[in-house]
Amino acid sequence: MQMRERQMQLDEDPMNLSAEQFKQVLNDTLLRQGKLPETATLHDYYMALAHLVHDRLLKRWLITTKTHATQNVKNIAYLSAEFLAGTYLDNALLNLGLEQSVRQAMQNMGLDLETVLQQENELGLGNGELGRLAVCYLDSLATLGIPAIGYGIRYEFGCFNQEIRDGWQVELVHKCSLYSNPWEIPHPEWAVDVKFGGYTEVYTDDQGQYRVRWIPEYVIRGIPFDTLIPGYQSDRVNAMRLWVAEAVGSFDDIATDVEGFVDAVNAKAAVETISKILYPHEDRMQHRELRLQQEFFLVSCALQDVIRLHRSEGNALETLPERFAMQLNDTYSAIAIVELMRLLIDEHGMIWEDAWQISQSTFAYTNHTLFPEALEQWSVELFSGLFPRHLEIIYEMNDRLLSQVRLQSPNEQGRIERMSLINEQEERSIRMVNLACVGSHSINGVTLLQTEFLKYDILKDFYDVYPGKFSSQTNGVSPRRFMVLSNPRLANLITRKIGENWIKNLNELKKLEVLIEDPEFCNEWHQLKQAVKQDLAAYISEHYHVAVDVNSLFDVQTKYIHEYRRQHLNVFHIITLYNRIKANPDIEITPRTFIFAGKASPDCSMARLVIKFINSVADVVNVDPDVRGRIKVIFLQGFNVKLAQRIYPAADLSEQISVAGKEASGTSGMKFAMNGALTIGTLDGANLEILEQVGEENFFRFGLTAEDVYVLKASGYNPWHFYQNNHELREVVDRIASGYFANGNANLFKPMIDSVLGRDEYLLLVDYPFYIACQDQISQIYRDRDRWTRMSILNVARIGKFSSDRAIQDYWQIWNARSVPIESMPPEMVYR
Ligand code: 26M
Repeated sequence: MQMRERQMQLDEDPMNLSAEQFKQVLNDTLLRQGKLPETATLHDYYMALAHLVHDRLLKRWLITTKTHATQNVKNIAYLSAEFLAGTYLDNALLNLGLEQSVRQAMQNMGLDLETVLQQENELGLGNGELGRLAVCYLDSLATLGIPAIGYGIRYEFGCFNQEIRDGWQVELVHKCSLYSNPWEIPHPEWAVDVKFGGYTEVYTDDQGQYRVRWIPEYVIRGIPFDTLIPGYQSDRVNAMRLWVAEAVGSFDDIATDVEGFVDAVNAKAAVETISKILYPHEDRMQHRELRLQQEFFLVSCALQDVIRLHRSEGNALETLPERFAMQLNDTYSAIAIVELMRLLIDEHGMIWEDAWQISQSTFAYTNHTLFPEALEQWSVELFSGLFPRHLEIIYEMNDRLLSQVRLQSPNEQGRIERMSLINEQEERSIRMVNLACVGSHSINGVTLLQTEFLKYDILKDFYDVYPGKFSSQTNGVSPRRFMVLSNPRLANLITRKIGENWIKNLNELKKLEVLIEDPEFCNEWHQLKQAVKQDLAAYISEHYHVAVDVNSLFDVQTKYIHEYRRQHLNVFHIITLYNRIKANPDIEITPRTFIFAGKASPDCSMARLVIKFINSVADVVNVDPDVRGRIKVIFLQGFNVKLAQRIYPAADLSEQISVAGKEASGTSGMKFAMNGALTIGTLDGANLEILEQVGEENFFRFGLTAEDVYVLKASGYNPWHFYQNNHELREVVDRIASGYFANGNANLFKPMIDSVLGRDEYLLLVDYPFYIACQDQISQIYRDRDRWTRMSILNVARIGKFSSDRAIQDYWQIWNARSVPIESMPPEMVYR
């Protein structure tokens, strides 16, 4: 207890230094930038502060690892192709409890902490929600005191930077990594070799056992870079361990002549492309050899590292599942199952049955999609060229699987064909999702609805055979990142009213419920929202030179752009309002500011066209004198975590309008609701569960259910009929088709119009009247300020379920994990 108190006391003090000492230390650290205070830029100060804080993290990390050495801890290895971290310095200051004191100390030096924090650029090692979820989970694991490592790839170029030029998305290379990153530590001493290509051969070992050996064509070295992950008010620091590919062999023994050198350098560069770029989400992924190499590189590095760690503590491989749980974040890392089998059997001499037992008990698999086409399959031809030994193991796994299925379900040839790890149609290919299901002891979806789809549709055969493996683990997001760091005004108000425990136990927000009866509090809540909206308005005015009215309803949709998410349905609503104004300029409407942000997959032409569509409508609506500023449309370019943090707090309305049955979860809805936005949403993904929590009366639900969608599609759907029978819809479609938003060019948006009038796969035209009716109702309610404010407060008060802490606690059952107390920092390790 005494130690604990001392610890807290030290944490409250910026590195246990007086203001004068802090200044001295920070200025000394500037030397690492080669600068003196008089020449230092804000970025130099950012770097200096980052180094200072990082040193502090390193000490905690050392104590954390020391604890592991003395206790039998169970570690979670979270394997993910993406980790979308956002900025580190703000997060580290908050989690270490140093924010206030450092702010003060900086102020004493004449520096504004916020301005210094803004210097940090994020790495962008993820495309969107999947990668962001991984980082929220790392945050919660550390906060809850669970030993964990996030394994991924240290891409040199993360997700592209998006710029909008002439309304179109332009992709720019994200160059952030060119500058030194104070948050990562290279560990060449833990490098591993990853094999590719070649052939296999059979031999008999010393004990007379029949064995197989893989003779690779080439080897690539993986170098780990650690980034430390502190928990909130927790003594634990975990690591995110990202791997960089490095050439070995030819480059080490180059010829001395210049040409030989140049050839060797080129060869080295070619090999090292493995960790160069993060692929965007796209449907042609399966054909990309480099992507398959990346996936294997990641899992092989991770598994070799896990085995090293396990054995370094003197453990036998047989006990691996007792010490490590490995979570596969989507199907991308499913090849890990085969690689672990190979390592155990070929490199560690284990028999098949034992290896299978270990492997299955170690792996758990999360599925994040409802799109059958997004479930990876790799052609056998491509696969056998890169991983000849793995293909043999897959065949063996498949023989065993199919004989078991035949025994259980004789006479069900269809089931056998569907469950086979090999798709025998046309181009023979390997079904990675089947592999993930068979090779892990747990399969989970990310919401209740998606899990039902997995059980009764997409993975039905596996559910029939292994019902006990399936569970739903509803996604959650970090309240540290998406409330405290994004919206300090709101966080302070809440803390002032109910204390600060909610930050670690989000269900405590329930205590806010009674405050809806307190007019003063409601007024404060409203004023606060206005102030936060003003912050965003100032940003928009500065960067886009568009004036927005903070009294208008901020109606926001931010997420990866895709047809099924129906950003264009949102625009149809905007055009409906515009048409009403054009027909009657004096019509009374509730002023709205429509805000969009999100990237489109570079190869998805329709998503790119939707971005152009939003911007084209903005160009017309924003300047039309009849509109008189009552509607504004803004597309904020370059959506990333930093920008997201500005947007969520300012939203009044959160658009979650995917066609039911397509969005596995959606996590932006959680982030918006946590910041007091109300949701307009379909009964899809996480919306169902948000609605259940906040109550039907505090959620604007509209549109078809997943079941309705199924029935409608089965009965034959004719979009034309819906177009003809709704005059507002007809006017919207006709205005777009006429080229009105494209300077008279009727061809520009033709593909979009053809899509909705032709097949309308995502049922825009069916949901349109429901959506408009719901929006009209929202416009009415927004005018009743008190009612809206009470609904907003209730949304926040009831959002506790969607904390990533709750999600991680639910995953505990899968992992059989526990919290491990960390020793306090010994006084001699405190910064002096
Ligand atoms: C879909 C259609 C066409 C082409 C590609 C896709 C597709 C590609 C990748 C769909 C999903 C893909 O990856 C999985 C993924 O990112 N899923 C997202 O995971 C989030 C975290 O669980 C969820 O919140 C999102 O709903 C889900 O889309």
